[in-house]
Amino acid sequence: MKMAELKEMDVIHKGTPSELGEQRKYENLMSQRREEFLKHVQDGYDQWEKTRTYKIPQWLYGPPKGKLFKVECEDVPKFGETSYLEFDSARTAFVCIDWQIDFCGEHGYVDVMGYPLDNTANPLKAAGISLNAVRQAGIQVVHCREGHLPDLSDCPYNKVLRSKIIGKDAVGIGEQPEGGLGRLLIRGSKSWGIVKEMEPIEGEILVDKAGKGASHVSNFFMVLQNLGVTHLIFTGITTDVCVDTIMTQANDLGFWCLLLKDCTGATDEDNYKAAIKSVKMQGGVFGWISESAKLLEGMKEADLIPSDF
Ligand code: C5J
Repeated sequence: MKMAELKEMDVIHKGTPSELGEQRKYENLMSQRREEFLKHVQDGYDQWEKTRTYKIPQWLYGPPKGKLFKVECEDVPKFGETSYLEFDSARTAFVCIDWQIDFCGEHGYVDVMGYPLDNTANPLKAAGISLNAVRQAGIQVVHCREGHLPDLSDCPYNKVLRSKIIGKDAVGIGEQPEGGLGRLLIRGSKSWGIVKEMEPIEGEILVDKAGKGASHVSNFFMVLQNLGVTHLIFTGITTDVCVDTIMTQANDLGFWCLLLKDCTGATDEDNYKAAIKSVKMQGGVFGWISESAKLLEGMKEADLIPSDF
C-alpha cells in the first residue's frame, strides 16, 4: 500500500505488546551468531598454537589482496615469549604520527617546554629507514599532524594555558618563541611542519588533527576505513601521548596495531618504557610491539623488498 492510500483506520495509534512479552529470551536470539564467532576464534587459536602467528582472518576480510608477510613481535602472549603478526601488504597502512618540528626540532613546542630533543629526534633514523622500505614495498603511508587553527578556535583554553605556564619565557601554543620558526602548534606555521626526514611524498595521505588523539578531532579513521586497511604499523612521537592515544583508539575500532619501538620516542624515558610495556600487557591489550629490523626481515622474506635492503 502507498502512503497516500493509508486511511485513518489503518494508522497504528499505539504499539502492541508481544505475545511472548518479557518471556522472550533475547539471549537465545543472539546465541547462534556468538557460536559461529567463537568457532572462528577457536580456529584462530588453533592456528596460533601451530604457527605462533596471529593470522589474517580471511573469513572476516576475504582473500589476500597483496602479499602476505609476518613480523616477529616481542613479549607476546607473555613477557619473554615471541609470536608473529601477519600482514597483507595491500591492507596495511604505515602510520607516521606527528613527526613535526614542534615535537622534535629546535624552538618547537617540546623544546620550548625544556625537554631534551634527543628523546624524540633519535627515532627518526629507524623511522626513516622503515618509511623507505614500506615505500619500496608499495605499502600505503598515512601521516598526521597535531595543530590548531590560526585563531585557536579549535584549541581548548586549558591546553593553551598549561603550555604557557610551562613554556620558556611564558611562550605557549599560538605564540612564537624567540628565534623560533613560527607560532607553536598552529597550522601553517613552520614549526608545525613535518621534518625533512619524514616528509610525505606524492601518493601518501596527510591528515590534520586538532588534538592528541584522532577520533573526534580529525577524519583519520574515516581515511583508514576508506583505504580498506585492517592492519596498522605505527611510528611517531610522542610514544606516551599521541601515539599511545591514537593506537588505543585504533585498537578499540578493531585495527591490528603494531608499534615499532625504535621508531617512537617520548619526552621522558620512563614514560616511553611504560607506554611500550602497557601495549604488551594482557597478551597485547593495545596490540603488538616490534622493531624496524624485524619489519624489514619480514618484508624481505616475502620478497617485498630486496634482501640487501
Ligand atoms: C604531545 C604528541 N606530546 N604528538 N603531542 O603533546 O604526542
